[in-house]
Amino acid sequence: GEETFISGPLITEHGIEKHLETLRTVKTKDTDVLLCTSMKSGTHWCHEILSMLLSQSVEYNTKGSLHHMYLEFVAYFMDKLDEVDDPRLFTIHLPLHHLPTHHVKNGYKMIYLNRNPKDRWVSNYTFLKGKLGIPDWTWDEFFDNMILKDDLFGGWFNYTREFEKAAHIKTANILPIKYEDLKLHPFSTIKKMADFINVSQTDDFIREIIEKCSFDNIKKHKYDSSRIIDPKQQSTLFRKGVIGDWKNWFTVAQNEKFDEIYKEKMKDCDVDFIYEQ
Ligand code: PPS
Repeated sequence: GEETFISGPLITEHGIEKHLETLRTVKTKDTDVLLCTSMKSGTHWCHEILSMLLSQSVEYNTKGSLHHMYLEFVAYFMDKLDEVDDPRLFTIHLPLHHLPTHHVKNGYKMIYLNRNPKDRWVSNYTFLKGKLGIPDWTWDEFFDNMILKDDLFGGWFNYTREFEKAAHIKTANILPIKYEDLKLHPFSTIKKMADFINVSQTDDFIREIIEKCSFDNIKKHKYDSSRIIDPKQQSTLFRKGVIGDWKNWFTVAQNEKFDEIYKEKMKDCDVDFIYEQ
């Protein structure tokens, strides 16, 4: 069917639609790792962990563009791709069907990160509020205009259904990771990622990564690129970092409404999320 990215200037300003063709033709390598994330699922956190694993050091990643390479903007750095050292790590928020064909067809590595949709919508609200052409909505207005419409980047439900289905195919080279697992079981989750991308690791190395990438440390040490968009803005990339903040935002009625939609949209999708800590 017809695909609208968002009912607003978010995409037109950044011109992602113009880049989709370029994106599809990117020739990735079999050593490349694609971090595929639904927005606000812990992208920056997971990216930092993966950078440390890949570089085999617990230094914060300072290379790359402003923060890291978002493949949706590949048209801007296409000519620089060859200069990036292997193994390369890219991030992308777009749905699976927009990913580089070469990467997907060849079964190159993808780490797919998602988060319970209630917390990620709250995180999205606090992040987008008044930015990127999104109106300065109240939570209730955001709920009606964004959550119920669910058309940001093609929608969370579509995004999740498509990735979950693909990840469950035995031959797919997709490792699904949940924000909540990273939060509640960091050791085993990071170990799983390390094994998936074939990097050597010791228990101490993983423990050091957990410490360096704790919410407090990351908030203190990482540059918050969301301030580029609005310098007056509080840090919204590293905001609260908890499971269950949605309870402070969703009214009982909104929660019931959301659960009802979720049940309908996800009836054929085999995935569970954790909603409280
Ligand atoms: S973006 O803009 O889509 O790339 O944002 P993204 O990085 O995916 O998600 C931001 C949310 O991740 C939280 N975060 C963390 N949680 C726990 N531990 C650590 N170390 C961590 N780092 C980032 C961040 O606070 C945002 O969630 P909320 O709920 O808004 O706090």
